[in-house]
Amino acid sequence: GIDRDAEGLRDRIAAELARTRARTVLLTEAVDDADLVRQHSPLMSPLVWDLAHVGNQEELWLVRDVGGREPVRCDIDDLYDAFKQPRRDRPSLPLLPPPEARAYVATVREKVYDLLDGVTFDGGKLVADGFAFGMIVQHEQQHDETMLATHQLRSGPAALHAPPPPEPTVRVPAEVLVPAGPFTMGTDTDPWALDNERPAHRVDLPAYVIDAAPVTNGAYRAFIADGGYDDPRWWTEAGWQHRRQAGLTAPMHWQRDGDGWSYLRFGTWSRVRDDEPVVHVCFHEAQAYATWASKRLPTEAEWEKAARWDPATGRSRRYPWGDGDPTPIQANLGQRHLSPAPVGAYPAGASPLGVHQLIGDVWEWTATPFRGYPGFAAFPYREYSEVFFGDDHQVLRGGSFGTDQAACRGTFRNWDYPIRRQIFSGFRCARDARPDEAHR
Ligand code: AVJ
Ligand code: FE
Repeated sequence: GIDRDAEGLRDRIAAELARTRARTVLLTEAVDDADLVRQHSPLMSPLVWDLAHVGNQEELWLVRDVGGREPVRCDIDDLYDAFKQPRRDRPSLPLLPPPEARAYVATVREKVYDLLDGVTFDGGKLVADGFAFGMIVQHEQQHDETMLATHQLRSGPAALHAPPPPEPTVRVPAEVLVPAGPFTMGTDTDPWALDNERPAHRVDLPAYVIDAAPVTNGAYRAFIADGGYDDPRWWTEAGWQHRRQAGLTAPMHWQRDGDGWSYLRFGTWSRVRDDEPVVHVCFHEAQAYATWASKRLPTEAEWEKAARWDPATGRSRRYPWGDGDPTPIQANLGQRHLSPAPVGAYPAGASPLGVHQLIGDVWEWTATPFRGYPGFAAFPYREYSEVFFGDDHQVLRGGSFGTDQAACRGTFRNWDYPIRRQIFSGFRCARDARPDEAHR
């Protein structure tokens, strides 16, 4: 019955809110208060800004909009409006000090639990299927990943700890052929899918070949050793200009170490491991590598067909393995581990065609700029995605080890500037199928 369904949804929402807040608390209590107010990079907010911003969005959408309640605080909306305050200016704002920020987010959350008790989920599109709550859970989870990126940029001893990801158990082939034909891209039915994932629409693709795993550190090292960073043939004009101006010579956080390389991860240096997906590369580096390798980046549609299309039924699934939510053996998500996992560590997460590690590990750059799908309608606000449509942002897919499962699925779209690499970004390559391959 309706009431039992509403009860179940309420419980699920409460559990997701609590699970998410536990991660936010961990990320903001791992360092001292002086560290929380410091700006660790001009690219990032002080962690205490993220914390109160998460609470402020929750207040705006759930307490005021869904709940119709009085504001908890109406004097701080501008401070925590991401559009009004550029990141580099945020440390000089009169932000709530850490104890006040913690008290603020706790007060907002109490009011949300209170109003959740009385919500019936039939008061219109914003609350149907608990969408507004799902949006706020995903928003906080996205900021938790942003805060993890800030942790990676801070200096000093390690503050976060997690067990290493699993070791490989299978050998993964180099490439997989995806046969020509249509598939359904995007969704109309996933209740917490965001506006930019909608509507579902058919896309017909010619046969293509996609890497069965993300490009590894070992493969990327061969590009470096072959002089890839010094050869403008592999780079686009914009990419080459950025490579020169920014002085790029290797992924972010890498340093030469004797005849090899080391990388810095959350305060600890170690030797680069060759069988892991490369991470902290920008779109331009990914594009240059792909050209060097006589390949290209997959389009967003190619990525999604590889991740969702089921050759047995022709249906698009939520994930490479099916419709069920990710389990710990299917994908390296949720900050359970603080690095990408070596290739071959997640055979249970492979697609029916044998494409591995599409979900989790590293966000994957695609060749596609961020745009609305045909029939796109902004919901519930233009500033979530529509204002970012155009040629300035490239789409990334699949989520990273820092992404929570609530903010990751086969349809989920992330985007960023092509020069960004403080995010947990890697890539895989693709190419057109040759005629002899396409007709097998
Ligand atoms: C979808 C990750 C690009 O972090 O800018 C957070 C998510 N939107 N607050 C971002 C988001 C509003 C967004 N990304
Ligand atoms: Fe935000």
